[in-house]
Amino acid sequence: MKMKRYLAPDMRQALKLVRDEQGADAVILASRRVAGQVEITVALEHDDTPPLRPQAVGNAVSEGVVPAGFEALLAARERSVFPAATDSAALAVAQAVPAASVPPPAGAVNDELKTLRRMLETQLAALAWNDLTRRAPLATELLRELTEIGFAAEVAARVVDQLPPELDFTGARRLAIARLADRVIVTGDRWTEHGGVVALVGAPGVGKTTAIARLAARWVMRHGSQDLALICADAQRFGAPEQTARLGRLLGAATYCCNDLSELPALLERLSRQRLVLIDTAGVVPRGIGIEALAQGLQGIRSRLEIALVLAASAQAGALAETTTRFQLLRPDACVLTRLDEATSLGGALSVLMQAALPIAYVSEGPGIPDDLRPARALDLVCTAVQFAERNGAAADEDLLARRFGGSINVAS
Ligand SMILES: Nc1nc2c(ncn2[C@@H]2O[C@H](COP(=O)(O)OP(=O)(O)OP(=O)(O)O)[C@@H](O)[C@H]2O)c(=O)[nH]1
Ligand SMILES: [Mg+2]
Repeated sequence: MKMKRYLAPDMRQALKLVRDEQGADAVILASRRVAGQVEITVALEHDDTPPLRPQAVGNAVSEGVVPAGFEALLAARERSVFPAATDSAALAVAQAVPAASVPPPAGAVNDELKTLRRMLETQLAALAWNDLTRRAPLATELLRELTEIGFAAEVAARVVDQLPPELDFTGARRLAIARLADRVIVTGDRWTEHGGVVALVGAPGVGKTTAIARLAARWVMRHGSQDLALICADAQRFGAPEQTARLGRLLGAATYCCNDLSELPALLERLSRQRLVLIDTAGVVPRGIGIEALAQGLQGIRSRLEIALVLAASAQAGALAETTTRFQLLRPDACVLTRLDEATSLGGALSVLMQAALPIAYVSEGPGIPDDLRPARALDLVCTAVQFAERNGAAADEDLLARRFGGSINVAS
């Protein structure tokens, strides 16, 4: 087996060297510290001596031989990062794996190889993360905290990367929070201050109708009810028009109902003198075809209204990301974040909105009208996210941190 050694100041750079020269499938045999540097030993592809053949690995795994050998191989590699250990230990293990006599099915071999590669990747990420915690303890501590708050890896890494090196932990933490707040886009008290024509859209039950009632109540308290119009364009939810009519009576505002979105252009024309027009729409399942129908229905009047996507902060970040992506078809101008009172973590939701560059107009944190609705403030939201993590004792798992920030070489196919 032919080998090549790579030297770099740290694990991340060493892995990059290997990856650049040998590609993502490089087989790493050992890594160790040498005179303050990290040395990685890699098996070369063009080799006269047959190393671990895929068949041998597949068979050996099914016979329970390779796991031991593989772990020993990894252990040998891991040992060699700290005190001196020889590459020959790893090589000996590699060569000790017996060749198989009966080749297993190709699919099984591939699965076994994938598993082994994933394990290697995890180990390499752990090594790189350990290396990073020694070299940059402050940065890694901040990455840990931002992960605990729920911020996405890209958001956390970007903020921490850009911190000036001379800060102590308290200063760095404070600056990180300020930088995160800079990335949260808010609109200010846009609609209840200045008015507009706004359609609230979103998944069923997220709080669209309640948000309309709150916006309308805030408007009436400031400006009175004469310039306000409420439109119910929700023909699906049982009792929705009656609900809008009841709200109108309560606030003294004019209400309208359209059974089909095609009626909206003419209705908006009639209401062109109103300062605030709020349009309630039917809940749309993000994975369904309703979004296309809604986009088509609003197409002709898209330039005459703003669209506010209503999102529940209590939903998982993945679900919010999917909803936000699907509703991009409607090109929402802003969002209203509801159910903050039910959320246990907020970093994920804020990351999704940062990444989608979707401004937050209002947040609501309870079912009360109108008290529970307030204009979104970026720093408040980031501080709330921090408080949620503290209150819930959120803790980031070491493996997760290693996988996210270890920057391991990609040995997976
Ligand atoms: N805890 C809590 N409940 C809320 C909040 N906002 C709305 N709700 C409640 O959520 C429920 C659904 O609210 P709606 O306003 O009817 O939701 P919707 O999006 O209009 O629902 P559909 O029209 O069926 O799609 C109601 O019981 C509201 O009181 C909030 O911020 N916190
Ligand atoms: Mg509704």
